[in-house]
Amino acid sequence: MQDIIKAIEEASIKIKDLIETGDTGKSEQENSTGDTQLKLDIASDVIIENIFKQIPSIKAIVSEEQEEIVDLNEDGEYLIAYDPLDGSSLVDVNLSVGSIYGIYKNEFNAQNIVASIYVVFGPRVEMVVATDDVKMYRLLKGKFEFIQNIVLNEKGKLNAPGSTQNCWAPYHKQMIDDIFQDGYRLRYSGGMVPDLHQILLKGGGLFSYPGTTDRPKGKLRQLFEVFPFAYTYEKANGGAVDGFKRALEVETTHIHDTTPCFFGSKTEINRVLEVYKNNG
Ligand code: P6P
Repeated sequence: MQDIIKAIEEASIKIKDLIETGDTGKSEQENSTGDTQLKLDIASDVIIENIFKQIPSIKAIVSEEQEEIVDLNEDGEYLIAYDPLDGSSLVDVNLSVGSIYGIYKNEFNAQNIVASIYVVFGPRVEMVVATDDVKMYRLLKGKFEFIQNIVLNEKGKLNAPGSTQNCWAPYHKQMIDDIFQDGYRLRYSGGMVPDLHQILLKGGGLFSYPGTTDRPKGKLRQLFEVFPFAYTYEKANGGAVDGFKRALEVETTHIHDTTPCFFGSKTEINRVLEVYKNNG
């Protein structure tokens, strides 16, 4: 695993430079989920894939920016699904973005995730590694230095209510309104990585991206967005659900599948489960 962490550190330093200097224009392509690919998306993906190709322990990779699985080493131990630059369109307005990595064994599915890593590119570059616990590192003078462990409080203060207005569940909006009535503060940038990083570092709360009327299975991708953060939140003493069950019990049928998702402290996650169960 250390070889993978080092590879992600090397890729992140290159991606940081790319963000600062790269062309944020649109490419001529769309990815598998129909998102228009920015040149930054493709360039970040190339950086990561070229570095992963040098790591013998990686058997295969799945990228948000590529349709198919890429086989690397037949005898490799790990499978990695990644989003090379999530929220890349936010670079144009100088908001934080991030890379997300789900590390699996045997199969690309929730039951086989063994670690997750994400990197936030903001005023500072920070990497969060979830294995048995959750550790945060910061890029300082060209090296990633350990900063702290991350543990969520039982109950938080922040609320990041993605796609609430378009949710298919009529009771969802009232649930979110009630949470705000309880004094939670709105924190939503439209970037999954910084939004979830903030909740982790500020003691907890709730991030929602439910199913919508046009996308009842949600927008966020299982293998390289939802499952890695679900793993991170559970290891940080929080939780992650699809509204009715643990996100890490969601079945994957295609490598680009999406799922509704909620991440947060235990109190907020239990509230989501209760509201969806009583009304669903
Ligand atoms: P919306 C970015 O495009 C992204 O995939 C996630 O980073 C973010 O949480 C979500 O979409 C934002 O979606 O519908 O609020 O713009």
